Amino acid sequence: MRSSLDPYRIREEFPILRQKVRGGKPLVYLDNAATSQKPQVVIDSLTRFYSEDNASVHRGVHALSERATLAYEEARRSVQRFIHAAEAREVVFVRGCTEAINLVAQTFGRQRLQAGDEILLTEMEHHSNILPWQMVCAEKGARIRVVPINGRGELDMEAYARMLHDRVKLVAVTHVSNVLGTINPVREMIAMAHERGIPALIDGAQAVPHMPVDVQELDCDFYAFSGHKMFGPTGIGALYGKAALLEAMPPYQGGGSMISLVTFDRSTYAPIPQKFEAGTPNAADAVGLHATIEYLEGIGMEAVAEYEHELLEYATHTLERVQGVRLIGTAREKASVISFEMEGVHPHDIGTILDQEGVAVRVGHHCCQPLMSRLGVPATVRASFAIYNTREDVDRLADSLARVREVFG
Ligand code: C6P
Repeated sequence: MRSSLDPYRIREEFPILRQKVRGGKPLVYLDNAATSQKPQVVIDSLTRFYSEDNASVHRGVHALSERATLAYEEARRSVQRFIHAAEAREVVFVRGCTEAINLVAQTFGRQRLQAGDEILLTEMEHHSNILPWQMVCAEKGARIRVVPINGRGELDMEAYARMLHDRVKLVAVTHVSNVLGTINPVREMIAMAHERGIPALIDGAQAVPHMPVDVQELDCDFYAFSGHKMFGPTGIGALYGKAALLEAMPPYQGGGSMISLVTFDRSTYAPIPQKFEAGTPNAADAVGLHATIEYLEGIGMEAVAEYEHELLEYATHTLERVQGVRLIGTAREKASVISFEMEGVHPHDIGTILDQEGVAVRVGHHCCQPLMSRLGVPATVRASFAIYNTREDVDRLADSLARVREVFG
């Protein structure tokens, strides 16, 4: 049975997708894991905010500031609803997933880590979920340990169980791999960590745009994601943290908005989440994120996941039949990301020829250099799908790969 979601109707709502590129080729946008395109309602919400409500939030007494503040806090409540957080104050607005993880590393990490402690990551982590931990570990004399993956790109759960011991102070794992597409069993991993009293942070950058996420059901301690990968504006994202943890953490940055009382000798801080939102907040993009969330709620995240799963299956079967293509990442549970290489052709050459055909993919290490080393490849070609992609897009990709074969023999 085909999913109820109509990608052709959805495409109409994304003006950027109507264009032709490279000498009149209709654009096939398959770089959604890097960033997704924006529906008109989201673009309109930004225009409306700047045309009607723009003001500094939490500060002014005037009408515009009041409206902007209401809109900003309403946006926070929409994020709370979308990820099923228990309270709105558990949602901290940040620039994106990277900043969210850095925030936890620089606050929670610095506060809790001591020499000899360990942080558990996995072989498939994005640099954003490696570097922040490396930095704090270097400062504290702690170390990173890495859960291995198997040949399909799935985590070795037996190794994970063995590695969870008393020195581990945090598990930080991606919900969905941006290279392999693997959906990790994070609920089970969190439960296993909690059995030993170890908190868990989930990097949700590639999950939130593609499936329903319920942070209470997952019981994660922290969950990080970006707006721009879920059809929202760039420069806004959210960190979810359990209230008790956020309350116990020191502030991340100092400045306006995050204080209660300031003297030159010492200061006291605002309650969460303001404690972590120093400076003038990015209210416009928060409002844009709210519009995005309403847009996705209108479609339904179950329908999104179902449709993308069908498209992934179609794309997998189609690409498997293209001569010389080897898929990288064949986990049993996958989101709509397909990495591959082509015998005898460098990924960058593939990307260039696909671009000439109007097909936008990403080539490179995808900010996962340790994973590339593990896979023994310098780079992959990656096609990543969203709700506006169709089977025709997949066919255009396959036809363009056939063209690559013609060029390289
Ligand atoms: N991955 C990709 O093309 P930011 O840049 O903060 O919005 O997201 C960082 C990030 C964190 N975790 C995962 C799993 C990610 O995939 C990303 C961003 C992009 O795959 C850019 S490298």
